[in-house]
Amino acid sequence: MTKSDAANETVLMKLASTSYESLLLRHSGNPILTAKDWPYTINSVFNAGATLLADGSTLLLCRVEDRRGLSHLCAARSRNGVDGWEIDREPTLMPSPKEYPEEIWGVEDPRITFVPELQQYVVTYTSYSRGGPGVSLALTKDFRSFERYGVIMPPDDKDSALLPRRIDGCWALIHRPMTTLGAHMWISYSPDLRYWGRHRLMLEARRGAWWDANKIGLSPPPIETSRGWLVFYHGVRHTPSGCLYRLGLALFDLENPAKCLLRGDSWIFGPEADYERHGDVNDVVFPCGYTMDPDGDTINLYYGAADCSIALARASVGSLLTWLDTNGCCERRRDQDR
Ligand code: BMA
Repeated sequence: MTKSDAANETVLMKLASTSYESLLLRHSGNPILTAKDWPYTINSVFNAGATLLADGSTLLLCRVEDRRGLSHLCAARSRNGVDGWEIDREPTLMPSPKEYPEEIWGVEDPRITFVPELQQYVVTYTSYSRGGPGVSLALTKDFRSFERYGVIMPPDDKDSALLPRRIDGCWALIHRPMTTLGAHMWISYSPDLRYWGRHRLMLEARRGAWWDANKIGLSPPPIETSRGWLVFYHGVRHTPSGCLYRLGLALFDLENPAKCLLRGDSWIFGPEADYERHGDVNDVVFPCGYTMDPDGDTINLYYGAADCSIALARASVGSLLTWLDTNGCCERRRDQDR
């Protein structure tokens, strides 16, 4: 047996003995929010940003698609993050194409970062312009009024979130521009949240038959741990019957988040339940937000299911890191894959 055959065999053994069931546990009440819960007529609700408010309650900023097919954002609040949702009676953040022409076809997929230095929440979202999707940013203290900065990354770009603190004096934004090289995750820096530069490739989609070949994107904002920024990302597999959206895991250096420390080979969560497999877009799990429990370890991951509803899965950060230690690989060892 050659050295590389032996390495392959080790990888196969590892894959065969890995249990994925326990990493992310679906809530038994899933889906936790659907169009039926809405106080006004909509087509669907999915892909929500999430955060904890000062009083400990959970806020979801949901992507709501109306019956024209255009999306706006609407806030839902709950004491326990599971049920008893109080949903704004009207849209919370509507597209304003007069002032922000890039929002002509709606606003989508928000990610929320609470920034202690600003004592505000920074929401980054997709603005759907005539030129394609771009990244827009708005600040808010209460999810009732917003200070809009407009488009900060021109099309074609999406799947963005801000890190909660400056890195080397600059704000850091993860996003997913489409380039001729493919759809990869990039990180860019700014002194003031308006002007962005120092763009760096952060994580590449793989190629060929991989589950995350050709197109990946950040899912919720990164989770800061003592070991690094823990990142859920989605990988898109194109198949003859449509796209399959699944979730993978990677870890990045705390002070240089462009540097990937570990990346898992296999996906850790994919469409299995009926509400994930069937909807307006089949076979999609798409988290845009999480909240952390007071134990500092349990995360509540809120994800859009099949572009139709919002579902919840729970995970332990410690277990995710342990899984990465066992199943992750340092990116530098991957050069043969590229
Ligand atoms: C992506 C985004 C998501 C959507 C997913 C599946 O490109 O637009 O909003 O959930 O496709 O349709």
